[in-house]
Amino acid sequence: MHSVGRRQFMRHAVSSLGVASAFAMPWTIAAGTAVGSWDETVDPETADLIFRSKAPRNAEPKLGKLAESWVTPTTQFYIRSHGANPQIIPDQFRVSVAGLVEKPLELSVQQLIERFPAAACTCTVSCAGLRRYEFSKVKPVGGVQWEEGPIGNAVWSGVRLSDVLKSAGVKASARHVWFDGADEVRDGGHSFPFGGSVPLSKVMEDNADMPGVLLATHMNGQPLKADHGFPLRAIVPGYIGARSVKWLRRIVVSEAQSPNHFVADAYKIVRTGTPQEWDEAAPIYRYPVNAALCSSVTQEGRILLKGYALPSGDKNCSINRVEISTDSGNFWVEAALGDETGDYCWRLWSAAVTIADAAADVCIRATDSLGNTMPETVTWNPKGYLYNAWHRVPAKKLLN
Ligand SMILES: Nc1nc2c(c(=O)[nH]1)N[C@H]1C(S)=C(S)[C@@H](COP(=O)(O)O)O[C@H]1N2
Ligand SMILES: [Mo]
Repeated sequence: MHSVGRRQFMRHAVSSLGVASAFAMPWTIAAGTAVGSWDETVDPETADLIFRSKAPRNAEPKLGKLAESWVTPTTQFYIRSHGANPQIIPDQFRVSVAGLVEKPLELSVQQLIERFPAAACTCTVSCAGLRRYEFSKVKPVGGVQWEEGPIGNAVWSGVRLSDVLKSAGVKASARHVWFDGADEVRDGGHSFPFGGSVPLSKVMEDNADMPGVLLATHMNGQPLKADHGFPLRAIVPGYIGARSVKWLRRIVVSEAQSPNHFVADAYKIVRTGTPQEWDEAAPIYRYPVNAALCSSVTQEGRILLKGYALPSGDKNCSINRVEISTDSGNFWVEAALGDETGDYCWRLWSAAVTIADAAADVCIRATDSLGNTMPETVTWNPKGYLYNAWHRVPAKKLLN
């Protein structure tokens, strides 16, 4: 993790206090949530995942399992947490809505469900560190060495954040909405909640079957699992997973982006990492087009390849084309695309190919309906975010 320098910590501390006093809303308001201690007991249902670390819990599915179904079973869905799971007392859990609103709210999950229309969406959540280990082959980067697995497509249900904000009455000067989790992340000797931020315009960009932002209570038809943010999380379709804050207990409407470390400092693309570069860089919101080869089986002399392709996280954008090259990127053939598709969702693909014994690399690249295509290479960045170069797999791995 990018360490919180003193300068950055002060900024965080000062801003948090500023908010608390300005709105008379201390962020300890949700009395039913306490900071969790490290608990390395893994939910047995997630035992099939590859654990990159247990405290905090960071796990991705085995690649061969990932593209088996368009909706990722919860047991195969990656887990990415920066701190321990908070200890939640469901009866006491409240989410607060404060800041630039006419009427601050404090609601239990039950009240959210009763007061606002039910809403649901299917969308893909993808970590900014997806495929980070590829950067480390060039020059080591810190952080979880994610392979192609920290991504999954799920059915999320709950209520629209826009409905909640409308009932709180958003003031005219509002531009951004902050999220804080009930967890405590320890870094550089300090503890603070994991936080996110989204522009208000994104929150309000609802259509009938796609909320701008969903306040999700359920994942794949079941109450959220502890690892995925029980009892409430934000789901921000099209944005890097870090904006979909789990264990969501505080929502603040503001003129500015959240001062939380994970918005103000981390989750930015910089080249060398000077303090000025960090300050100048914008937070990452949308994820870029991406794809991976997940499995291969030999079938009647040919090799059947399967994988996923993710369109860039833009509005009205879908996967148009997935191409395979069995000669390291000279000649490309098109893969067949799965029938299931949707806004902000990945698309599965398959292709039956022959691979010459002397072949070097098999390459995969995807192109979306806005014309974004995966580049052959990407520039290294010190935090290892947003790797989306062609997925290159040594042919030898697929031949036997
Ligand atoms: N409160 C909280 N929310 C969080 C995080 C966290 O550490 N704490 N991690 C974020 C990151 S980086 C990702 S990629 C997604 C992962 O969601 P999942 O664990 O349900 O797959 O949650 C996001 N929300
Ligand atoms: Mo992430």
